[in-house]
Amino acid sequence: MMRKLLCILSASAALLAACNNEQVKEEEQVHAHHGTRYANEQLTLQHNEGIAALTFPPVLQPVSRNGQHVTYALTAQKGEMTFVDGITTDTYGYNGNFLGPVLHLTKGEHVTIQLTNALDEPTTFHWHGLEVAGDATDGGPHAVIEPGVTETIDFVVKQQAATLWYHPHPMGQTAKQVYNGLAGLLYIEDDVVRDIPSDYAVNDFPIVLQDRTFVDGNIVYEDVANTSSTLGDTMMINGVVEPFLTTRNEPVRLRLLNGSNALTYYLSFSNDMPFQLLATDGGFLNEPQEMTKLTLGAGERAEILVDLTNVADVALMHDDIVVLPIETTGEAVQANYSNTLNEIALPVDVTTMEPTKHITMEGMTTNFLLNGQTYDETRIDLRQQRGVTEVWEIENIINEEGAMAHPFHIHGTQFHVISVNGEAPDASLQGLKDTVTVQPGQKVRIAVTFHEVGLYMYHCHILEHEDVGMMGQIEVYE
Ligand SMILES: [Cu+2]
Repeated sequence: MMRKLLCILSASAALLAACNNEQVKEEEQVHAHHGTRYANEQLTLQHNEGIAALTFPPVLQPVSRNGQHVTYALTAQKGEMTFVDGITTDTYGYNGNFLGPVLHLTKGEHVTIQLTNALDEPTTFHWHGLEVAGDATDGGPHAVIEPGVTETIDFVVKQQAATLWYHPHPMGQTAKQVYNGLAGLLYIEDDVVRDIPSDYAVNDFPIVLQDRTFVDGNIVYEDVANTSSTLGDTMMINGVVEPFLTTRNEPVRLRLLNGSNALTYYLSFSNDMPFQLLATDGGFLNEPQEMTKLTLGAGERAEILVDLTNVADVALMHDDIVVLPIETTGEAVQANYSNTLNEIALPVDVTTMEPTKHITMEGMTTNFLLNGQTYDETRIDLRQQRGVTEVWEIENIINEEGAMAHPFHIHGTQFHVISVNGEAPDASLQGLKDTVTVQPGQKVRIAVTFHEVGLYMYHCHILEHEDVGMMGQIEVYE
């Protein structure tokens, strides 16, 4: 049904070819509108044909609440799922079979989380984008929880409203554990009144984008793993294989998370309609920014407002590949939303500051390196004082192997992008970020301030690169 609909809808040559069951030529997929696309970023993803209704993760209920002190419990556990062809496959999940519930925190809350590892292997619980101490709280590779063990972390939410996420971070095992199902969303709300859609799963939809390749109906990371980038041929959203979204004719908010191991999504809509970017990794932009295309590297988030008031059916696309068919239904709901979302400003006059930290990223098929090195847990690579803003320059080097886009992530902080190749960043990089996709040959300058102390990781968020050591450590001191 959805497939037929999309075939009628789409003017995309590649999509029509697929509708006619013709092979989409690789050359067409590796087309050039993002500049050079390097060999191992070739798309293997197939169209999402819209075979099941999209579902949404449950919101995690607290174990207890005592005024501003709230306690949650999360368990990393083994599970089973039936994704394709009625075949049951082994999976991992948090408090369930696959993926995890939405953890909904509010600025100012004192949060305790009981973390239980019910897997047969060590894991950690990392809060991607959360500004917490760089000790066991952050959940980096030093914060291992052994099988059968429960640890407790404790922190106060000090940052503004944002869509963050959580996932494991054990050295060398992150890619497999995330692929098998360990990932969940972490929403932070604050008391700023913003006139935007905010009814969970009604007009404010969590959209966790992941690609998978099923091996005889099973998720078997070892069989599909590619050290360079593990890419899938099948679209999965919120743990549903090839879903479609049904919504009313109204403006809707999509909270997009790139939860894929490696794929960089180049998102747009099948009718090329504009949408409003509301928020990036660390929170809201000052004002919505209109755009028609959005790049989302592994680990990055974007909240977008899509006006479906007068749109019959449409699809979210990655290049010419259907990622999510959307069908609208019912009466049009007129809604107008305000233009003021936030008041963020650069912390100091960083535009004239010279970089004090330089990081090179390189690697396309092997030898994934930061500053020519792989991770060493006994080596502190960088130091920075808490509360002091420094400019970091991140460069993606093209070496004799070639190059590919690498999403650069820093734990425990939200940074500002100052420039890309010396130019002011485009609209998609004007909000707070914890991960920035650096394209081959690019130099990106960012203003970094830590608000807590401890030992934090910075790394490429292509999980296969992270696992082989494309990661460093920064000590933040008082
Ligand atoms: Cu990388």
